[in-house]
Amino acid sequence: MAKVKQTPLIWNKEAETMPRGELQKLQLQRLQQTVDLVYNKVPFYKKTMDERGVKPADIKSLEDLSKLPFTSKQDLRDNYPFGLLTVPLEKIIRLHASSGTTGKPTVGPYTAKDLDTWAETMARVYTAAGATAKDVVHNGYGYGLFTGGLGFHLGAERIGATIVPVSGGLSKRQIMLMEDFGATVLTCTPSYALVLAETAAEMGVDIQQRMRVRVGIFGAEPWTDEMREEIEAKLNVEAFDIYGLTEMVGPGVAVECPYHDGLHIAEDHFLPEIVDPETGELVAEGKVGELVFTSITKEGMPLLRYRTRDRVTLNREKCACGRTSARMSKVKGRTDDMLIIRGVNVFQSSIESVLLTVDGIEPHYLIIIDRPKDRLDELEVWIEASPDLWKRGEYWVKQTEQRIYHDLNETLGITSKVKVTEPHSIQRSEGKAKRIIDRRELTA
Ligand code: DLL
Repeated sequence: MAKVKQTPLIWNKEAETMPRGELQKLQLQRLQQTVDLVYNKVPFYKKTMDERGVKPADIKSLEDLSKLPFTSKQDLRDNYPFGLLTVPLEKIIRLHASSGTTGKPTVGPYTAKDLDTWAETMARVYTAAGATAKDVVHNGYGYGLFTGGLGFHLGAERIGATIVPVSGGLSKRQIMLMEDFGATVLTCTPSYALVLAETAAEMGVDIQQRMRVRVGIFGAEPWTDEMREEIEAKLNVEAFDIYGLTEMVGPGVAVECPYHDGLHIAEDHFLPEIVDPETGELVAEGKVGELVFTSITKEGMPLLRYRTRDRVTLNREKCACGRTSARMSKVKGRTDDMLIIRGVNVFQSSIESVLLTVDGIEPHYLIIIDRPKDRLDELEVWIEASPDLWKRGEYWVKQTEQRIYHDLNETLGITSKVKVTEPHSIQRSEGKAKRIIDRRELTA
């Protein structure tokens, strides 16, 4: 059995450790209710279900889920802002939204019951990471339309922890407050966690000596295990990956336990499937595919088979922590963010894994793809030198570039241009980091 650094705690034993047979019964009953609800209340679902020739009464088992139509991001856009609500707007007491790369945002409407469910799933998240009422939570996720800040806020209140609602930005002040208020739990994006570590170092604050922080709950963007090691070492925390999306509830859909062997999905609320992104067919257990969710307890805007575009694997074996819920792997990339460079499929995560195993560099990088006129695609990777490497001079910087060039070539199977840049030359992010610049879209 894997070693754990802390005794696993569980917020809702009944729900989280329910035998799978019972859980499936509960899921089916909730699925049937949801299908009935959306068929009768949402014209879009009546239409798409009628087109597929499926009626609510046809959902007799969990396998029948695949008879139901998918919901895509485009469907949300077509029904923007309130076309998929099952209740009148007056029953909605909170609206969140996430901005996509193009067009209108995705809306996250909550009834009072939906907010209650969110608090419950976030309480499970904190508890899985070992946080209790005794903790001081420094919440560096952005407050506002983004679900991160207020989602983590709600869950901390539910477990009775002391919440410090700092939001993102003003990093020096954040370091001061973490020290002064004795933060024990840090919540923010993994890229902002690195910014905070860097800021502390610049201020000469020795985190190990002066801070009490022991747990970090990081998510909202992809990050690799190599990034986890960096963060854990620099911030002296045990890092937990948390996953979620506005379309389901925000953060709180899935989280790691102290075994760090996948993220436990709150399966009594969100029903997962893994499909082939091309065909939409279910893939075999354990195979990588696109994660699809059906929200089975949502009141305001339940969605059937929502295509997340996140690529993961699913594991339904019971975990050593006692939870019986399915676990998803760390997100391996997005189906739509897969870069095809000179015909080769390239994922940001593969590049990050290579970069972060090289000595003398810092975990701040940019991936730039260009298509010079009438020429093949070019992949360029910029990564920052550590102050030490930079001080050692040009020869060593060039050696490091060569090493990265080789390793990238071996892993990706394509050549790239590598530039090791001066410390602090790559822009830092307070929220979700943007690490890919695809110039081909601009010139196409
Ligand atoms: O990012 C909700 C959230 C807030 C999750 C705080 C965790 C912590 P959206 O802005 O709607 O919601 O973005 C959802 O972000 O489909 C994934 O592509 C990505 N994402 C979220 N969590 C992770 C993670 C919030 N742990 C989209 N690893 C999702 C990788 C993640 N990607």
